[in-house]
Amino acid sequence: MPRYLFPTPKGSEITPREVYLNRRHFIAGATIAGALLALDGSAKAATSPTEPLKFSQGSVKAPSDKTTARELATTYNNYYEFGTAKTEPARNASTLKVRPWTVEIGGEVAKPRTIGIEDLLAMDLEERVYRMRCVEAWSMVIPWVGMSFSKLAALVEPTSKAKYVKFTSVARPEEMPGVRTRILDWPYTEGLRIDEAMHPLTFLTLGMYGETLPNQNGAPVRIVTPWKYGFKNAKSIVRIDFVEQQPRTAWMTAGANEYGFYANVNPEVDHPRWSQKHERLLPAFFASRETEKFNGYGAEVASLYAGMDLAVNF
Ligand SMILES: Nc1nc2c(c(=O)[nH]1)N[C@H]1C(S)=C(S)[C@@H](COP(=O)(O)O)O[C@H]1N2
Ligand SMILES: [Mo]
Repeated sequence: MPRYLFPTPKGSEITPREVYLNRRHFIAGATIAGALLALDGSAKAATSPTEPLKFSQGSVKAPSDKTTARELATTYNNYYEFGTAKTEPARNASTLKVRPWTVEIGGEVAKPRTIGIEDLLAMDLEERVYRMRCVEAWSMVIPWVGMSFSKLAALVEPTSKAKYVKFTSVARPEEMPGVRTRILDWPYTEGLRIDEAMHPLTFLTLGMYGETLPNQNGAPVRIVTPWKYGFKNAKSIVRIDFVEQQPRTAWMTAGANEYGFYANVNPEVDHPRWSQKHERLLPAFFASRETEKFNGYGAEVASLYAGMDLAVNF
């Protein structure tokens, strides 16, 4: 396995090894310190410009833990098109041109269409605070703004052949330094089974913290599935295809034995190189929080996986 793929150490060892043995993770630790400084007003805010959004309050119950500071959620990111270090997306992503922007929707649909970002922003938006969990065993609580993906799907009328949905992120080497490297097989692609995609929790996300998405968080439009590991949540989406076969995703291509198609948050199924039993709820320094199955959304989504062996379909 190449070294660049999420080199997260095991369980309770997580913090000491990150801080003392691995420079990249040392920088990540420094980012957390930086975010704490930002709360004092002494560190600079994230670079990408954002605009306020109009939205209503969604009915999904917010997690019991308090919302992550915006400064942290916008400076500690995974967005490999802009570099693999957590600080790089906030520093590099302002070069991405997010206007004009269109999303092409096609495949097994009765009404394929290209939809502009302004049309998406003009739809009824709501705010939902979701618990988010990265496969690397850190987590955040983020107030997203958007709409159920099913509302977008209704516009194109998926046919009975649509068994999966494939999401494709933008890949512009001129604007994205990571795309000039071969860290992943670009463009970044992800996928969901159709019933997962149509589940009301699956969120077509246009904003966070009441404003449009900063580039480093996936402007202008991304997907968010809160019961799955963060890598399912493709950023800066330009294509959505309804397809008959399970799509091959960028992370499966990078390491199918480590990053499965389902990627449901599950403390009982460890990553081959580290435990998933606990997590670091940022900015906490230690992995002291017990990971919840389906990231705490089991009451809503467990029935999607009835009869499936989640250790096999990980
Ligand atoms: N296009 C693209 N989407 C992506 C990624 C990426 O590298 N490229 N990283 C994923 C991972 S691993 C995580 S944890 C989340 C992070 O989202 P956030 O930075 O908004 O917290 O984005 C996901 N979506
Ligand atoms: Mo992640």
